[in-house]
Amino acid sequence: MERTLILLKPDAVQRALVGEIVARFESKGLKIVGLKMLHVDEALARRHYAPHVEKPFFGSLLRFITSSPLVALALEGTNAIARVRAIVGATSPDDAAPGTVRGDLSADLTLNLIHASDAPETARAELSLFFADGELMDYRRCDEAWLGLAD
Ligand code: FUP
Repeated sequence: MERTLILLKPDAVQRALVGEIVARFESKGLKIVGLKMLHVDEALARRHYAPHVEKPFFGSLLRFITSSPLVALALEGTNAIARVRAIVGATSPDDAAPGTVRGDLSADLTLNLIHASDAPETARAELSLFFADGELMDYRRCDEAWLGLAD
């Protein structure tokens, strides 16, 4: 079991694509263990995108991610990090395959709808930036008789 952080970026919210994108993850069997909407401030954006601080596009990335509210999502499942990234598709709209979220819905390198963690260490670090301890759900603590309804 893995957990991973997904951000449905400001363009996904503005274009009313949150439901469609979340549905793709749920249909694949990934479980939502955290979900919140927030307007990211510059401090959080800088921490989240710290690995890109030297890149020429860092400034525009920061402006975009702080421009309006986004949806942060924590998903859990077997091999969740790779499965989510397969659903998301390649970074560039020219490389993102049809059938992926970016391949189907995005035509811009910066306004590319989604962030998804790329490795277990980054997933842990990114989840802790967006969700406090105790905010993520633990289905092992649920009443199994009713939990079956969610399968
Ligand atoms: P990804 O893991 O697919 O989200 O992409 P990267 O970690 O490589 O890049 C982080 C973000 O930087 C991407 F969402 C898009 C943005 N980006 C640009 O805006 N311009 C570039 O030239 C490359 C990436």
